[in-house]
Amino acid sequence: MKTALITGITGQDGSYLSEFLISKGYNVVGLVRRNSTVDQRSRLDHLAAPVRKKLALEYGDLLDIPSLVLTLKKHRPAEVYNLAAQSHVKISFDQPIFTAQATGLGALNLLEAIRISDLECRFYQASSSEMFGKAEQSPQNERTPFHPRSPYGISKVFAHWATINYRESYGMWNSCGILFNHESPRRGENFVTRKITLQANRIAAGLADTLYLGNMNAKRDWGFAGDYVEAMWLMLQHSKPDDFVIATGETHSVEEFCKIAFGHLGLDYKKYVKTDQAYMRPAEVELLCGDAGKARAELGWTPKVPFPQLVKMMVDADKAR
Ligand code: NAP
Ligand code: F7E
Repeated sequence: MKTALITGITGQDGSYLSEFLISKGYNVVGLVRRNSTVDQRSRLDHLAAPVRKKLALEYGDLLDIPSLVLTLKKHRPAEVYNLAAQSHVKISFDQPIFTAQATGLGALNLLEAIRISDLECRFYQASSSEMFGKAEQSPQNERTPFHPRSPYGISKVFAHWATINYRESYGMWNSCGILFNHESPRRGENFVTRKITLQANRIAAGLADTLYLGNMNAKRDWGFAGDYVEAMWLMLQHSKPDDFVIATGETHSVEEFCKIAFGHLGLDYKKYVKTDQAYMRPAEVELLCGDAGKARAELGWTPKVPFPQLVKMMVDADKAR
């Protein structure tokens, strides 16, 4: 029975990946930060007994190398998925140093902890389409040059190259998944998709009358998080460590997302959505669209949930809540 360590287990992807690995028979170990409440574990609540014995949580932090070494030595995982990060792009402008520490240096800390522990494991780094930023070509693939546009993007570029450097320097089995935006009913409430589906439901229920957004013209390649965690696992089952773009190949604007979400509730978004400068970014990534041809050819991975179905799934889940 294989053991997998997931950092960032309390996040959106961590919860889907835990479920997926447990369904494959893995023992899952998750690194959790100490918090003044246990609320941050709510995405894992449904994994309580009987699967609970397949899931162990250890206190730790990517900024605290001893906690990483102790967890690695205790559980000797065969696979390590580094999903932990300060992952909000707009907030990375407010906290650039912390973002660089957690999202950039944090990955290097974990790579060093693995090296120091003499652990032979397969390592997954959660790289991001935000590394492409102001992209020179569309769609973006594994050979597209990076031009990050935020402290988050530059931190992910650092972590990405650190992961590749440890593969080339020490022969470590490291793979990077360059994932484009992926969403779900478990998406954090201050990312644009979830912000829209939550507020559209409040408006439909008569509890609110306006949704304030920033740049509605921004376009993203949005997929379903449940599909994307399978790609992470497939990368670590591949015959060799490598880097892969994971995306749908379709791009849609924030405005299109609003149209479908409000429309699904019988509302015309134009009556309710207003722009507010407070949600604009100092530098914006206007357009992202990924080419996942390499993952399709080498891993056999394809996305299953199309865009309109994703939007409706998120609206329905918030309505039920
Ligand atoms: P998320 O919901 O924001 O979760 C982030 C996780 O990282 C949380 O569990 C958080 O713990 C943890 N974390 C933050 N700082 C930490 C630290 N210093 N030490 C240990 N844990 C820490 O993110 P997500 O959407 O699941 O994304 C997962 C990963 O993929 C992230 O690295 C993200 O940058 C990357 N990514 C995401 C997307 C996307 O569209 N979702 C696309 C490309 C790449 P708390 O619960 O304690 O805050
Ligand atoms: O913004 C625009 C905003 O915050 C999407 C992270 O998971 O994916 C995510 O980063 C777009 C941007 O995600 C609002 O300006 C308009 O153009 O949902 P988001 P993101 O910045 O694309 C990448 C791949 C990651 O790696 C990240 O970790 O929507 N937008 N109005 C808004 N965005 C937000 N959050 N709030 C607004 O009111």
